[in-house]
Amino acid sequence: MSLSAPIKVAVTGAAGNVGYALVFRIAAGQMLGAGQPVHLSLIEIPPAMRQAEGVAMELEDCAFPLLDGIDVTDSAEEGFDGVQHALLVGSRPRGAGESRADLVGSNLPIFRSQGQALNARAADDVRVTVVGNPANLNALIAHRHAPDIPASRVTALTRLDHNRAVSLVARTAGVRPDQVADVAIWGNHSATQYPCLAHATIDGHRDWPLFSDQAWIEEQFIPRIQNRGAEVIEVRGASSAASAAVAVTDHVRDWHLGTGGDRTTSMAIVGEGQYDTPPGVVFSFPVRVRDGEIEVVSGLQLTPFDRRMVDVTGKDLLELRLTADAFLS
Ligand code: NAX
Repeated sequence: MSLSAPIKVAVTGAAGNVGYALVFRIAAGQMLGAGQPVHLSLIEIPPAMRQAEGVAMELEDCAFPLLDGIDVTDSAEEGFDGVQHALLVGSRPRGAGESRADLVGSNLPIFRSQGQALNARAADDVRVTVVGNPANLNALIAHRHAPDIPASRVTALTRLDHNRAVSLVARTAGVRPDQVADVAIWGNHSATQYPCLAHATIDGHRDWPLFSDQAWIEEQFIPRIQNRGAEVIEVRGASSAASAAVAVTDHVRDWHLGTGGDRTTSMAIVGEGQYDTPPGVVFSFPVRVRDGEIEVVSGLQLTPFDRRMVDVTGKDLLELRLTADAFLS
């Protein structure tokens, strides 16, 4: 098989839990395809550099045929030089007793400087995927500081929420996940997100009892998806890492290679007010990807319940943006 030129992929926070689960999948070809060589750029902060070097050693020891090279750096400018896929995983998590404003305040400088570095150094066709929380807001901050990168090339990850929703529907109905379609995550990757089954199908049909069981949807399905991250932390004693890494590879693979056919997924994008959501926030929608372009699924009818749920998460994102604006002004 003849191989194409390597694609440079940068991962920030590469020595962290998600980063460690992610980089091996990328190097194995699970993100960009089995014929696509990759060059990995691992970006960490100085205290984690030795750990990142250890991760690079392990990557070398796998002898991945598709791994063209690895750089390890604590400089975003260096790490993002010529990058085509930037995966922004590292962030400052919320500390005990910290307010939302504290969280915004500690992440703002990180994503401002990473946005600036991407703007200055990334390849013209760069695609940015923000994973580090608060992911939607961090993506917005990076976008605002990268004026030369089109808004359509900046996303935040809601695929883990999407995969969790697909899996819960499949387990409840007793079917395989690939029989479930058109589940959607609307809004913020937070407990206000709206995991929506209003258009979901199993084997192309909606006449499954769970889709009309509004009590199950409202009292069990929605809160379980909204709080699944916390549930994993409680049971595992650590936050989702491997499932997050799978979700990142799913998200980027769909963006890079297309969703295929009529299949839909969920991605948080810089919104333009689709479905009367607040424009200028990074909002998760049901999307398809064709020829590398993300298209929000159009023409969906929202019930009054859907509307309320979408408005709640939109308000959450607007409030976050206002908190960030206060820091930036
Ligand atoms: P860890 O604390 O294990 O790892 C984070 C890594 O990022 C650390 O190695 C740290 O040194 C590095 N880092 C911090 N600031 C950096 C910077 N400015 N530049 C480069 N590296 C930096 O966290 P982990 O469990 O890996 O989670 C990473 C992030 O993903 C967290 O913010 C987490 O909340 C978020 N998540 C988001 C998900 C989503 O669906 N959007 C799901 C998974 C995950 O919880």
